[in-house]
Amino acid sequence: MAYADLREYLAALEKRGKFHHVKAEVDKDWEIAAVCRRVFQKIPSAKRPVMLFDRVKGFSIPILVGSLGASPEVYSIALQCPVEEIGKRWEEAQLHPIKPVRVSNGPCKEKILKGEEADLTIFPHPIWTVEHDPGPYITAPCIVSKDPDTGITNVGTYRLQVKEKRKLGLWAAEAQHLSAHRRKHEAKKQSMPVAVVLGAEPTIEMVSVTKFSPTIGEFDIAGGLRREAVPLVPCETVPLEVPASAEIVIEGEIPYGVREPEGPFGEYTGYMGAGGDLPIIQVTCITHRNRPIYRAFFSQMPPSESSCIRRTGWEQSMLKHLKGDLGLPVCDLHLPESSGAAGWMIVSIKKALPWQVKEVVHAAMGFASPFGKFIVVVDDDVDVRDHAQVEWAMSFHVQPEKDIDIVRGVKAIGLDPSQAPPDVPQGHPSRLTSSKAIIDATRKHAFPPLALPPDGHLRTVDAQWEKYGLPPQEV
Ligand SMILES: Cc1cc2nc3c(=O)[nH]c(=O)nc-3n(C[C@H](O)[C@H](O)[C@H](O)COP(=O)(O)O)c2cc1C
Ligand SMILES: [Mn+2]
Repeated sequence: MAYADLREYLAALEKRGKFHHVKAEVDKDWEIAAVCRRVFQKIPSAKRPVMLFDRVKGFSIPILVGSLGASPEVYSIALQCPVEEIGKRWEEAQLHPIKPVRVSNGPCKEKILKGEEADLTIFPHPIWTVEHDPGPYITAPCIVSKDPDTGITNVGTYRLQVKEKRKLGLWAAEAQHLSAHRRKHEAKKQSMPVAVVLGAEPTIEMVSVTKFSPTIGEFDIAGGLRREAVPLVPCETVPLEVPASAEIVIEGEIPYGVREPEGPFGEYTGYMGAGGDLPIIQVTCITHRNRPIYRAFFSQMPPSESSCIRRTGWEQSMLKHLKGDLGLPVCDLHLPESSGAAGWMIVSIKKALPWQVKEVVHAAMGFASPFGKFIVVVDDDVDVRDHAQVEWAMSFHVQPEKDIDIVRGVKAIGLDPSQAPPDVPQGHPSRLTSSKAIIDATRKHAFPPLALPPDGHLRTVDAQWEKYGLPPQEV
């Protein structure tokens, strides 16, 4: 059975020993960010807990961090499968999406605050990069919008600066689906309705941080991931529908043509990410559950919750596109978290013909054009997730002069700090275009035998391992 809501999921995490109540009082304006940083720096992934900060100074609403991306184990509990099956579950969900169902009411409507009553400052929005962010930010918004031409619903996570009681600043890169919807509304001089969902059941967060073809509704993929339709309720003031069990829903519109200063904000690259004159959201209504839980994603310097959840989803949506939709001979694909799951892409292929390397690279660039500033292609016997194996292939399968291509004039990673100095705003031409290094680390001719003992000898030794009195083999 799918988790009905975030709370049922948190109970499952608690049962598995992955959930920790921080009972000490904490200050949202500096302490949450520092505690989360230490948890990611100092506690190994296998032991890292999901945290609920029960007592936030000055607020009666707790803050939840890490509930999807504290570790791959946590993510797998969200999918109710072992870690090794995360990929299979994602594949199934994309091949067999399940349409959402409409319901007339739900827990997210327990409190309805309209007009003057709607006030963003009742929630404990933390400050994430103290001394550099301009103020508090909402980091885990699942923002619902509709393509005005196709009517297809999108869900995406884009940073939101809390500016006033009913005003948010928004940065969504131009390549994002929300930006495509906004440009269509702006072409007709229209404002655009949006709904910001916080604290939905975890598959909503999974799809919100992942890119898919815009031809598919993202609630349908969430349905596939949870193997049950997502119940949606209509919003109060905008023509959109949101998950009925969400903790908090902020309804509003992006007013036509309005731009205001936003950012800079401490980003997933590990650096402050430039702001600029950007769109805003004018809030029209807030609904929430009784005693709501305030959900936040922990990001900034990788590894973080952000790099964990983006890596997992994007690897799987890219694999589905390359293998499933295009039928290319791709075996596996990895976006290392050290690169923010963005700067570096490693693809393994079962190469039968020499031009297949370029074919795969160009298809990957077409799907996720800014990602993979460095794209490394290896043969299928190299484990893309084992960096030592990838470095070995780069060391001895590559002739730099022949096997490294620079592709110029491609879309830049919007927040890449090597594009331009920090005072250059988002949208400036020097932030838009970049280049890529394509490293073909596949073997291009017959190679000598691998210098390893024969397989039979290794198997014999494994079978009588105790005889040698050595420590157990672990990997
Ligand atoms: C914690 C977190 C914060 C993010 N913030 C932003 C952001 O501020 N702007 C942006 O364009 N993308 C941001 N992303 C990436 C998008 O969520 C991601 O690219 C997703 O695919 C966007 O949805 P879309 O493909 O439907 O446009 C963020 C991702 C995570 C995990
Ligand atoms: Mn999308």
